[in-house]
Amino acid sequence: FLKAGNELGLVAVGFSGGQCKPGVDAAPMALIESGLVDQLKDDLAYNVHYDNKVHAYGDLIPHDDPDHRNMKKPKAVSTVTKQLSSQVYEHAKEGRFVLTLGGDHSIAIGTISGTAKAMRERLGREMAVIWVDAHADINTPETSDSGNIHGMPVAFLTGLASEKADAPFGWIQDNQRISLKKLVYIGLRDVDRGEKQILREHGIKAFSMHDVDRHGIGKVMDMALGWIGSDTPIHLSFDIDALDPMWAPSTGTAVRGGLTLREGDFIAECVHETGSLVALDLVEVNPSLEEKGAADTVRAGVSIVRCALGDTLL
Ligand code: 6HN
Ligand code: MN
Ligand code: MN
Ligand code: MN
Repeated sequence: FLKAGNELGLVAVGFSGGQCKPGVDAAPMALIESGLVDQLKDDLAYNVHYDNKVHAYGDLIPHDDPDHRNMKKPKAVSTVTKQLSSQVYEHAKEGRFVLTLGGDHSIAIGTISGTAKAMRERLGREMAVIWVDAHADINTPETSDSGNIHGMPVAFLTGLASEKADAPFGWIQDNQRISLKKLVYIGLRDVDRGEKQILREHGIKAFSMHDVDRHGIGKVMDMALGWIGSDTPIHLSFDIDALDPMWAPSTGTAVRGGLTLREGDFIAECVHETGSLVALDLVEVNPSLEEKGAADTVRAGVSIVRCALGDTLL
């Protein structure tokens, strides 16, 4: 019901303002230089719509950007994600698969709001989100210890956090939000106390590393996709720190005890197999950290993208 051929919109987002470490803005270029776009065209036969630009949104980023409700760089993140939201929406409403290369995870405020709106308009359906991450990224400005907005995107996207129209993130409309019932986490292992309370209170579906260990990734994927149900468009938001630092060390908030590279690829393969995947974010690759691990991390990112876009082992 979703198939619109092999049309793919690529958005490269060189933005790092949702957290404090420089370097994550260089990820799109590193991923593209390692041959990702050519592989999508040549190996996987996608017709790639790409403006050949890594967007840094420099002209949109205000000089004066004081903390607001404990959020760091609220205006910058709000303006960038608002702009990104319409870029992603434009691709999605044409029926293109939308691949966004980040950037830190705050950019998901832009990508998911864009696809959620397009899916409502195009298919009359509420979209599901699979969030693969060591972290839940569901802090509200008030529960966050760090004030970094990359730890808050899910709160803004689900309406747990909201703002008046003229304040940062006040641009997010109801038709750009997703339901807490249609959100599934995989890979969690570093969830803040306030976030745990939110997950429990709202009965949010979450498969932690404990669940992966107990059931195996195959069963976890059956349960995750079963929860979402068929005929539901899926947006996969993949934080590279879901993988164990053994496979993806170059990321800003690495946490040990994570997914293997194969488990990450398997998640992407399973979501592709549903035929319902409409968008993918790959975020938090930071090639400037861990000099020696940067190439491995980029390679892991490329592998996840390829699997989500239909590459098979045989
Ligand atoms: N990410 N829970 C921590 C915070 O600062 O709110 C870490 C967030 C990490 C965010 O990895 O996308
Ligand atoms: Mn994240
Ligand atoms: Mn994370
Ligand atoms: Mn923590």
